[in-house]
Amino acid sequence: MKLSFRWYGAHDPVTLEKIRQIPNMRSIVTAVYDVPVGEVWSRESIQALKQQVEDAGLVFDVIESVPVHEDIKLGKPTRDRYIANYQENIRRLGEAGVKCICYNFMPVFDWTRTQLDKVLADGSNALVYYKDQLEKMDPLTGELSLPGWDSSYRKEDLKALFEEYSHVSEEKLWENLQYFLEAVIPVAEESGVNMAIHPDDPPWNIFGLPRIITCKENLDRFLKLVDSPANGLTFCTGSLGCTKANDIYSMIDEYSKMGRIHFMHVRNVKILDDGSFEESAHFSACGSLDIPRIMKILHDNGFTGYVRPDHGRMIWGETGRAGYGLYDRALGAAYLNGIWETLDKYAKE
Ligand code: DNO
Repeated sequence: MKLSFRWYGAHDPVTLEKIRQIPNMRSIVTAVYDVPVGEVWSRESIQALKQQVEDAGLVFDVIESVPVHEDIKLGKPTRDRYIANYQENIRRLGEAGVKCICYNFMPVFDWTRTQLDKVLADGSNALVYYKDQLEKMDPLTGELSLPGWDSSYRKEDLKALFEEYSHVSEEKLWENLQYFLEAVIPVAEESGVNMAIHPDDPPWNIFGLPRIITCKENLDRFLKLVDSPANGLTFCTGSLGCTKANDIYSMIDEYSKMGRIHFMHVRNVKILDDGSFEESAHFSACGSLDIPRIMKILHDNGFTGYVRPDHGRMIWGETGRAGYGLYDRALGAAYLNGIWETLDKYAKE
């Protein structure tokens, strides 16, 4: 595995200098943040990012995310311009040495939680998704805003977007995804870049919007849309694993054997009786997932892709971007390192 860590750029309170001090840290996962969704990233911005990362002694080879413009997901006539821009971004990132691009195809909203600061029994706080809270939320009227969401929408834009999506069924979304992939995967292949779609988080429809990257059947379908190694997955254990309906262990086994997992987001979640979930510390007993089992499957299959500890809780009084503080993610990295080193040294078959 290549250990990596997400960094939100020069304004991130978690600096590259701090990230570098996490043992075995290799790659920085980042993006150009000052360009509107759908536009081309300048070569200068990409170079500047690469330079900062390399000056800190780390490797610049993973992007999360190059966001997909809503017109592409909606299949509007204007999508071709945005797809051409996307292709150009892939080329430019490939030229700069990027090997993996993480993106998602979730309509309007990226990852969704109902509370960002739920105090857990140990006094830390974490992101949670409570079904009863979600039922009371209305993005069109409430003041809802989550760190993963594009904050540039005004309420009027959101209403218009929801109206447009009311004509997009799941099947239509599949068609639009296929159209996008058929255009970008050949460019990724030429550019030496692996595309790695992030699953929908949570993996079910929310607010009446369709979501399709949710389960084994749909991931199988996704991989066949364009059957190329460059058309791969970001396997996020917390997203796919927050429902017992997904057997993430057999999925990881199958997709890593196929060489289609390029990026692993490893984190733990505690699934509650009503299907709600709380994000928990990486250590297995803190949640519902068996993290050493996940790492063992990857290890057995000779996984050489990128792995990053995903969301952390806020601990030791840290404040900052929900899910993306330093301390708990660093503990997660150390835990993953410990498991991997043990597997490397003592579990060879
Ligand atoms: C959440 C992240 C996601 C991910 C995007 C990829 O913390 O894993 O926001 O970056 O879905 O496009």
